[in-house]
Amino acid sequence: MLIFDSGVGSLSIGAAIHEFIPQANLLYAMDHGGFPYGEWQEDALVTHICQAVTALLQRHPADIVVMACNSASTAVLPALRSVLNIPVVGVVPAIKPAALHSRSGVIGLLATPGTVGRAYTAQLINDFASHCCVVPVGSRILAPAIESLFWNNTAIDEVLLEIKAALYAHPRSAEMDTVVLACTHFPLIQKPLAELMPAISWIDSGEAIARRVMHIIKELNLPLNSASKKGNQEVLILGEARATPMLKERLEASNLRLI
Ligand code: DGN
Repeated sequence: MLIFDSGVGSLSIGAAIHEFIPQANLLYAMDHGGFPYGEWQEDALVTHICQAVTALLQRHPADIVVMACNSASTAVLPALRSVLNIPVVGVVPAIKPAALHSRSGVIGLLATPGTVGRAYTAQLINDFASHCCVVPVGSRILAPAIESLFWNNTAIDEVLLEIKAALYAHPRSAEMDTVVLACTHFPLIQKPLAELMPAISWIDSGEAIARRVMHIIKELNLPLNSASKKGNQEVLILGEARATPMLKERLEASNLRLI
């Protein structure tokens, strides 16, 4: 199974899939050369991802693609499905579960500028959260800060304070009880976010994606390793960059093998 993102966001979705389906072989692709997807024009992003995924699958065949990126999935899914002949699971903002979870009806939407601005996201809000007040924060700095944290152990404290200020800048922010982590990088720092904003419930898409993948595996009768065996977890970095010692250490700590 190919788990594709612009960077370490693939790790949050892959971890959820690995926890739910430990026997599955996972290839995590980090398109470091294309990062950050949240800043790309939609058309260019669609073309880039269709080409990158198609080329990757020729070298590393897979039976399912998980587009582990909200900025990409909210733009590329129809085009990607039309060029591939295997199932494509998209990761899109978990607005529906957040709207169901919130008691106050005020929910934050923390994502990249791309995801916040997409018609797809507006449609999700319209379909599932029209009764809610949605506070959108499209951050340019948070995904790059998390990428630097994983590659170089760069501190993110000041960035987190900026995120808190942005979430609380809305007139109804005091009522906000739920925030959607609508970028796959963000669950990787849920702990410090929760320490900074303890009153908030943080909702991401990881578990729902893992269940969806399991459903497809069963429906299509796709092969899995024997139930007793753990699947391989391999990581491929696309682009010129080579993994830093810090990134290697983090991958090894999660039993991920760089190839
Ligand atoms: N992880 C990606 C997402 O879920 O939107 C975005 C990261 C990026 O490329 N900026």
